[in-house]
Amino acid sequence: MRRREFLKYALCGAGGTAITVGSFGALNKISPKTALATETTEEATIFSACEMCRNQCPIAVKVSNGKVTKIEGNPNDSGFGGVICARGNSGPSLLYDPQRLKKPMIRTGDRGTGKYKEVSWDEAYTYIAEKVKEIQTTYGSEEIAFASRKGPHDMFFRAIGKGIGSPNIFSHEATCPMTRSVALDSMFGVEMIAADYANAKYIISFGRNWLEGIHIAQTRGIMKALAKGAKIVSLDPRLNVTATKGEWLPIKGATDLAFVMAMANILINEELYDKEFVERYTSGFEQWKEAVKDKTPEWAEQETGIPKDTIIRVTREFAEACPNALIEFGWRTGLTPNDYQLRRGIMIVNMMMGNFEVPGGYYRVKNAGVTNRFPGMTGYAKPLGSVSQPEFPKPITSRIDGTGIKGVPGQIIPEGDGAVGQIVESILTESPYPIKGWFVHRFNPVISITESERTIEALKKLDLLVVCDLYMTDTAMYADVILPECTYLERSEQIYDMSALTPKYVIRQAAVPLVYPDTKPAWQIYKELGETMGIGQYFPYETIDDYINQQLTPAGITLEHMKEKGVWTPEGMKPFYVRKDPLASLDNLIAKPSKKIEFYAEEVQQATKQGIPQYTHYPQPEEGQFRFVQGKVAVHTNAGTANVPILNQLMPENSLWINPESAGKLGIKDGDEIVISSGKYEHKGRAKVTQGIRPDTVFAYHGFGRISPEMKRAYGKGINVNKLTDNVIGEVGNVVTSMNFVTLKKA
Ligand SMILES: Nc1nc2c(c(=O)[nH]1)N[C@H]1C(S)=C(S)[C@@H](COP(=O)(O)OP(=O)(O)OC[C@H]3O[C@@H](n4cnc5c(=O)[nH]c(N)nc54)[C@H](O)[C@@H]3O)O[C@H]1N2
Ligand SMILES: Nc1nc2c(c(=O)[nH]1)N[C@H]1C(S)=C(S)[C@@H](COP(=O)(O)OP(=O)(O)OC[C@H]3O[C@@H](n4cnc5c(=O)[nH]c(N)nc54)[C@H](O)[C@@H]3O)O[C@H]1N2
Ligand code: SF4
Ligand SMILES: [Mo]
Repeated sequence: MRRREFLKYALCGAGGTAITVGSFGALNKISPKTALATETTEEATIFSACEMCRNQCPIAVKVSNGKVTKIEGNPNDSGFGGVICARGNSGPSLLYDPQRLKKPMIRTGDRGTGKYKEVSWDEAYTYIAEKVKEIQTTYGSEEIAFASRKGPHDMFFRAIGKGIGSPNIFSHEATCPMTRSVALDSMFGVEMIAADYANAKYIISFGRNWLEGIHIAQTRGIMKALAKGAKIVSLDPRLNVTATKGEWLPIKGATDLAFVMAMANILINEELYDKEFVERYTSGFEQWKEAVKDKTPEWAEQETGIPKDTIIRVTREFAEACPNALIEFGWRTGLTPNDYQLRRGIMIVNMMMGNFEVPGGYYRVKNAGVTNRFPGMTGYAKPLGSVSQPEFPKPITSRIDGTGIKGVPGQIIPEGDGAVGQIVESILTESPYPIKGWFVHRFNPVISITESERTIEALKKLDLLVVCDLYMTDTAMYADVILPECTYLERSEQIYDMSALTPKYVIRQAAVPLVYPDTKPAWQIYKELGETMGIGQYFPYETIDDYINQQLTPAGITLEHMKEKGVWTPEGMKPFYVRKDPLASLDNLIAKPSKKIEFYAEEVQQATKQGIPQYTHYPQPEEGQFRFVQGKVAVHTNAGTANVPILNQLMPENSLWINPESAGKLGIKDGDEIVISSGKYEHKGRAKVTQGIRPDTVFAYHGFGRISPEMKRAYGKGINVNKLTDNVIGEVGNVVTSMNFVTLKKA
């Protein structure tokens, strides 16, 4: 049966009625015709996009009698191959979870006591609008911060912050890939650089673990490369799953840049680098040469704990495979304070080898704006249109984190991201000025920002905390107002550009009507809130269909096509590598005014006085101490899914990995209850004794040890890793996660 035969537009508002919003702004109605939502009495397949993590993979949702029965990958998409991960599969378990948030709520008891009353959306909006006015009048708009994980909601969520003139709008990225973004910006002038894993013959990874830190397209790329005989060398203080598929080098934490600089030293001394590429496309090589001239393999052995012969062998093997090889630039990249220099060092060595715009190397993501400049690529893809918002008021104060200010590290922090950990510091220290109000969307800072206790202390001090989530999370339990979003399976959203080596647009459409009728999608929540606040002009669309049409029309794609296939890529499109096309020139891809890939970057010099990467020697743990590192697990997402029924069943808690030699000295056996101490804080947990970790390091999966009693399955289970980390803000604003030492004892 064809899906379209069963589609019936349904209402996607509060209980299927038109929604009335009012009080501050004019009385407004949102037309109920948002709906890509379906009511069906028979079997249907709805193409959409997953949101069990932010990768937004294309999915095929099986619906029977109006209920989601199964989720598979969208078979129309070749990059993802019709495959999803365990978390993606667990979508229905989240959708029908009775522990989800069901109604807007306003706090009635002390913060953190969980006392709330259910209210109407109108009451919630009016309460927020009044509080915002109060803070604006008493202190100024800049004292209200906005933080969300990046995603389709940002367009709407951020419009509230920008609309009131706050400069303090943040993404979660300082906790995640931001140092890599800084590195790419400083070298290429753009962040949109990606890796062609599937065709790589040799891959060196500093902690990137594709087989647990899953991204379906990337993970599949790695699996393809392995199947074709590629070698992966994994440097990680613990044996991650990817490391089991190749060579594991258990490097001392926080020393990775030493290995990278020694590689450069060897490549230069042995003249193994691509002189022509360096000459033609890069600048700053002389300064780099100078920086690495004393970074010998012998020196690196002392720093990293990896034998010098291994460093030399790996470097030569890598050089042999180049340019169809890569040193991975990382994803979660806030491990040390100067992590951005590690990412720059990695990309410099890649570019010394010419691993750019060839199969198995790095490439500039091919959005239409770039690629249409090449004769061979005309018509490659037209860019999506966007709704035109009126100009936002210009903030009158600088940001709390210095982002955008010349001559300080903030100069090179990506403007749309900022240093999110600084919100906590500014609330508590009131420096450079206090933050009094905080809007949080799809983000759980109590679990995802380092030093949870400090984050909680900060939340308690706020005049206004607004949280929009699916669950009563560890952060939501301190909120004044809680806004329940509906899940991705119940909402339609704007078209998403997922272009890589080929262009790709993906749709998200609601598969079923609202399970809890008083929940809403973000695009509607913030439009209605904005209207209540008198800033409705920043939401220039009536329904989500209206919004999507404004995107698709300039691209020449129809909504019907998007619904029918779920994804769009031009027919017969093949991956395009610029250096394989005699007509194309790399110059068009490099967005630096010099048109060179800059090893030395003047703005980095101005911002941090380290225009060329320099090595920082960080202390290593002393006898009895352990470096504490963390990571992702395949069956959970970050600070998000610990309470999702099926995933909770698969893995209800984490444990602390410890080497048998170290455990033996402390009398700790596998499965023992232990107390972990960071000096400032203590946490109980369970030990997992394993050879898969260095004796001076301990490890735990992130996202457990939840403190919200309303998340009944996850509450109190396992270790909250961020209770044991300090909120140290790195050199370019990154949250730092691998620098804490802990001690252990039996409980
Ligand atoms: N299943 C699943 N997939 C996910 C996610 C998820 O939560 N679950 N989250 C997504 C997100 S947001 C991200 S950012 C990515 C992250 O993906 P990755 O960056 O691949 O993964 P992580 O597990 O965060 O970190 C990888 C490793 O870094 C090691 N490590 C810690 N300190 C150091 C060090 O100093 N040096 C070296 N060399 N290694 C160190 C840890 O031991 C860990 O094994 O995964 C994404 N995919
Ligand atoms: N010490 C340490 N700290 C870390 C890490 C680490 O490895 N070690 N990892 C870091 C990394 S890489 C990242 S990316 C961050 C992740 O940290 P976060 O971004 O906070 O985590 P997520 O799990 O992605 O999602 C946060 C919230 O989104 C909610 N959510 C899920 N779907 C929806 C939705 O559709 N709508 C709404 N409104 N809410 C939704 C979830 O319920 C959850 O509460 O943590 C970082 N923090
Ligand atoms: S990686 Fe898994 S959880 Fe994340 S979007 Fe894709 S299928 Fe969903
Ligand atoms: Mo992340």
